[in-house]
Amino acid sequence: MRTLISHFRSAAARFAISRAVIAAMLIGPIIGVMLAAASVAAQDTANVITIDNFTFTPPELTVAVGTTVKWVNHDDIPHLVVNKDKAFRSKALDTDDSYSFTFASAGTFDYFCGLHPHMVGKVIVK
Ligand SMILES: [Cu+2]
Repeated sequence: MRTLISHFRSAAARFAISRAVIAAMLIGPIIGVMLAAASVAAQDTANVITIDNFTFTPPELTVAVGTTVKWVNHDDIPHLVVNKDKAFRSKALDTDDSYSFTFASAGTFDYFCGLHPHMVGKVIVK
């Protein structure tokens, strides 16, 4: 009977250890995913232009050639992003819609809202 109990105890100990190993195996990748998500989020905010209260923020953004810039409309009315020289033009962006454009060449890209032309911004690509 005593051997049966000790056998049971060692089995319980092995189970506890294997649970710790499994937990460690699970936590490792989760932390990795969280770090990756954090770095993606940091990259995202770096090249995002928000539209709030009829204003592009930042009004002027400087990026490297090859950068994708994303506009996000936070207003509860639609806005468009239209380049003065027709390099890019979004569809009407409803609330929380976004538009992305990748700048393949250097230059200064003035843009405005197709519905509210007094809303202007500028992307400088170097
Ligand atoms: Cu607008």
